[in-house]
Amino acid sequence: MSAAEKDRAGGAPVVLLLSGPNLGLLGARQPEIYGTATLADHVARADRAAARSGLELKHLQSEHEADLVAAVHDARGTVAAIVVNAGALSHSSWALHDALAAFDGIVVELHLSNPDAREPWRRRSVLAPVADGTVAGFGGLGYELAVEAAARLVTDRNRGLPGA
Ligand code: CA2
Repeated sequence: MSAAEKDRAGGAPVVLLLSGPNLGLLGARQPEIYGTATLADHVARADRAAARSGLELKHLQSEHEADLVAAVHDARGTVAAIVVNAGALSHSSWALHDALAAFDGIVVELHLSNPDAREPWRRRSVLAPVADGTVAGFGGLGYELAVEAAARLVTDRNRGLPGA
């Protein structure tokens, strides 16, 4: 059953939040860059935003690129949107790029910090070309904004609105 069919059948559309390497360290190290909230705090915030938007949130964090790629494969046909903070893999993972390119739903790239204001190597995201859009630089608020943007795009796409 496709994500759109599941929606029509009455189940809440699913948004999959993917968290890449080192994001489990949030809150414990480098608070001047990433804040003091833990990944669990951010996931809880995303979960509340999803519930408000009528979505069901699922979350996976992994240190391993292959796990994230496999999760994107598994999401095909069952997940309406992916919100992805791939950590440093955002700047290097063509495997994740290709997996997301083959995903049939909405993709929102997410960063706590603003990579454009940091080291030059962080200024290129290899995921941005296959994302519908990017939320960056808003700290934990970004988790809400990214889920809300994904929900709006899912709704528009299911209604067949232009630009969706
Ligand atoms: O700003 C973001 O959300 C990033 O995706 C975070 C990544 C970084 O590589 C990206 O350029 C931007 C880093 C993930 C978290 O790494 C930590 C390392 C030490 C302590 C806490 C977090």
